[in-house]
Amino acid sequence: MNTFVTAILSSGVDYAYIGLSRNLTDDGNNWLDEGKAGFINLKSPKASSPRATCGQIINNNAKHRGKWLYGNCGTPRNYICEKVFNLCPPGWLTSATSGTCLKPYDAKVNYSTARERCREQLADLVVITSSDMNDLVHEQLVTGTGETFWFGLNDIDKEGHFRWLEDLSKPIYTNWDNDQPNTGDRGSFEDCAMLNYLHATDKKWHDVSCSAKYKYICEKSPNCANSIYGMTCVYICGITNCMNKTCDRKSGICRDGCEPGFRDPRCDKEIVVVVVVVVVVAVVVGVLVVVVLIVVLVLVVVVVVVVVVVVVVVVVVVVVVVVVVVVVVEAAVVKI
Ligand SMILES: [Ca+2]
Ligand SMILES: [Ca+2]
Repeated sequence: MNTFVTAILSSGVDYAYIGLSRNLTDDGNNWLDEGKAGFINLKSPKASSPRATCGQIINNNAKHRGKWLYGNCGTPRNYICEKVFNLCPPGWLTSATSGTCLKPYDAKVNYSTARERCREQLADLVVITSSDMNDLVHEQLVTGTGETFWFGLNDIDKEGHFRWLEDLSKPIYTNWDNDQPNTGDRGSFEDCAMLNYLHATDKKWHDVSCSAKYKYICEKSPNCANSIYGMTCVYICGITNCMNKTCDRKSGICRDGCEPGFRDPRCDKEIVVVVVVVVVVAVVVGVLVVVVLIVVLVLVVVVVVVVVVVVVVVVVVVVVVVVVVVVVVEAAVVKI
């Protein structure tokens, strides 16, 4: 996003106001309507003066282009506006948390039917990967309905391994109720997750048999153009070097892989890093192999030398013994 904002500024702009403000009480960085800023890109962590509370992005400075600073709010500057488009179809809730469109359905069906019905809408069951998303789904779609809803979490493929639909990685965020999900025989029977179960505590999740029938919530991506993604359709796949400039409209993950020289999943990392790591590992392994070979060779030489010495000593001893015996026998014969 920061790269995008910098890219759209014309070269004549030195600084432009952005929606960032400094909290004088704790020196915190805040977005206008969203509170504490997660991503920070300040040129310097400290503001130059106590009155400098309005965030600006630097443009016409090669070294600091794209960095932010705080200035006096009375200083005339260029500015960048952001407009939130409602790109979700009619009847779908735009989720500011996930950048997706959500819709609850009233029909009570089993889990697999709920997924099929969502897919007919080019959607799938809603995936809840943060407490903010869980709050939004409950507060805007679930709480107060008195109904239970399917969502996109299950352990159908492998008992005890709950996963988000097609995502095979272990969920980072979960919000199971006490003693949920069930294990043992009951766990084997209960493989699908649901929201707002009758006996659930606040916003907690339960697992249950997938053949039970509940309402369901579908989730789909907004209607961005092919090379664009995100709720407001301002993220461009091309910036992240996606092949054919196509990416998942929700996650930004490149659908056709990366352009040469870049890595998955968003193709924003150059592959040269991997090459360097591979080369370093290969060199280290090569050196270790050479050292081992030298040690083995030295051991073989030592063993051969020891064997030769032993053989020589044995031969010498045998010869000496034979000579002594011959001399003694000859002396005895002479005496007789
Ligand atoms: Ca289970
Ligand atoms: Ca359960």
